[in-house]
Amino acid sequence: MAKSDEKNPTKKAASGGYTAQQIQVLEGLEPVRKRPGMYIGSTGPTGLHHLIWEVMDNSIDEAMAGHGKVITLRLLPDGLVSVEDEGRGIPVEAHPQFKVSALELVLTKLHAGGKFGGGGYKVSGGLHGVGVSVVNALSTYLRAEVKRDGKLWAQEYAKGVPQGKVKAVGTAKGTGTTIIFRPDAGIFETVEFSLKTIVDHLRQQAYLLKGLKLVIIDERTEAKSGYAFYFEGGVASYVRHLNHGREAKHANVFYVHKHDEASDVEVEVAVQYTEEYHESVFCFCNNIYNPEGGTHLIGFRTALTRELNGYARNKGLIKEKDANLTGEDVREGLTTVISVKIKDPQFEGQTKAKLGNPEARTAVEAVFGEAFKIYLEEHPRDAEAIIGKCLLAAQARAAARAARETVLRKGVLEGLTLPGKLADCSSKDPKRCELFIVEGDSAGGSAKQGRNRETQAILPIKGKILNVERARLDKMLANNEVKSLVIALGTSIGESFKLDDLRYDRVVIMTDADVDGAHIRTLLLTLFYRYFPDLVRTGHIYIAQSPLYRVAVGKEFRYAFSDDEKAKAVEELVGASGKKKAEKAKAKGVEEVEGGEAAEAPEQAMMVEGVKVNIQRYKGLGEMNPEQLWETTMDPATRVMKQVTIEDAEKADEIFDVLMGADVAPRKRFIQTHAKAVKNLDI
Ligand code: 0RA
Repeated sequence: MAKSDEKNPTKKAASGGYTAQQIQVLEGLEPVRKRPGMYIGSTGPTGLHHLIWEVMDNSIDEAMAGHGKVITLRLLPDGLVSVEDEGRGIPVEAHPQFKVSALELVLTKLHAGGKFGGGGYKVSGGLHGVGVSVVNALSTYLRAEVKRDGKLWAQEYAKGVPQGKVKAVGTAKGTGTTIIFRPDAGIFETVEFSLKTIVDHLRQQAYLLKGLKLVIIDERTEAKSGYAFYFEGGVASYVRHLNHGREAKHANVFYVHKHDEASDVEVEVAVQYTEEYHESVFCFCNNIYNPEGGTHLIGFRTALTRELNGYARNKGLIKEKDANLTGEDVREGLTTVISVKIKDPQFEGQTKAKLGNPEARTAVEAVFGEAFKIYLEEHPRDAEAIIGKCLLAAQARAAARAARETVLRKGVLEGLTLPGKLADCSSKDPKRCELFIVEGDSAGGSAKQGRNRETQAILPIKGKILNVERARLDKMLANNEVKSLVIALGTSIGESFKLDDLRYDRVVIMTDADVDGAHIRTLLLTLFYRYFPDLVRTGHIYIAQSPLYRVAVGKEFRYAFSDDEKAKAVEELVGASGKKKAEKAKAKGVEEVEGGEAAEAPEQAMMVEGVKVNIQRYKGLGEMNPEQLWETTMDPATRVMKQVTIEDAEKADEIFDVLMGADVAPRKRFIQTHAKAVKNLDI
């Protein structure tokens, strides 16, 4: 679309005058207002923030080309945002071909910006890279100010339409551009900017823009607040930040920054090993995050494995007869940031999740490999610590394999001995079978009595199973709760996982509706996510939803899954009962009566409009009797279960990291704020 738009004005310019030109240019922005989602992805909060990234990208491009060191973003009252840079200033003189100010072209023509940049490549990364004209089209007001040639130039727009020509409005020292705009509330679902979103994004950008200072000033309220991000170390600072709170294996963060001549790719890589077990890797191309990696990551991994094996063999740390360290061995506990700058980036998938350029692989492999080899030679103590860690990982992996084989062999030898705690179902047709993983013995007892024995199996597990994020396969398999689960599932684990051997079509996590239950549920989800991702992906994992209350009036009762539902149930039952005895005394108001009939769960009786309502609150599954558990939670005809999906793998990973990572504070905060919502946790 952009390409053909670019051709048309040229023809018109030759035949028509300024006016024809202007009409052409204005038509150029019309599709943006008609279908904003096509240009900025969405009209929700994400799209709204893209407007800021888009404007900043132009300033960042200027700065990366060597013009300006500071970019200042201001959130102003009345929904205005301003982005100020110290670049050369958008040219204001008439463009020779279009006979209209270059500034106006940049602001009214899709993709006009790049035409004037000349040389260099756009390195910054708005997700859509559509240009500031899109921002103009989607703003009720936009003002561009340019400092150039000792003058301050300005022009204003409304919904992309110029409200006058570019005029000199004063004098100015230096050069630079300021774009002030107000997003159109008629287009966006919300026009409220989130300071947190902005601060997080700009901090990450600043790591990738070595030496550039990004300033944020929130002037929306009397009490202004400000942030400034400047990282001299580039992605090495990023790695240090990521490893904050983790124990580093070596003090020096490895860092290389080089332009690879052969492939014309700029490569920046930083790595540091920690005591952790899992790998943290962040890949960027042209400052765009690639959550699924791509060619740059492949090049990095190839070189890392090769250089570490080369060094270890050379120094006799691995003997001739020993096997090489594997990719998995050398990645354990490794924190990596890879950033490449490429002229013509090719991404796979709409969200630019994965880089596809083959030259990125060769460039990263060459630049990182060469520098890492030298680093290992020059830092023998770091090198030894790293290799030691890799060798331990290799041993652990061998031990895990042996443990797994033992577990499996035992199972086979003893005729697939199912764990004693498992109350299996009688049907052997996996399609019809369900496994309920139930927390605690008392709930397990109720579930065993209440179930359909033919199709429903119950596996009670005790308390908190392992924190799987930090544990490893061999340790996990030594854990009885996990071992029971693995054997019950029948699929095995790790490399020998076989989906076809799954013994139950539905695996249901059934835990209490309290904070502890939420924690155990998350631990189980983490286990499935990390070690049985295919079970999640193929939709075999479910979360049971058990009611919080039983509301009864006389013999009528309702189960309620939330406080709202409880209120509704009370209203309904009292209403129904009220009709029956309409002539009875009209006692008004609500009167609480402590006690009530003896029940497993605390029961409260109260009078509502003269009707006695019994409300039983279930704190745990164990408080429900077998019949109640069956009819509310387990009966396929009436129950509500939540199917666990990996819709957004990245998001899921984030939640798991928050809940399971080394850092305790964010986990505590998450659990506190989501203790209720976690019931519907959608990984
Ligand atoms: C076109 C040409 C030149 C600079 C720019 C655009 C430019 C655009 C933006 C947008 C925000 N800040 C910006 N700064 C510069 C080069 C001008 C020259 O050669 O002097």
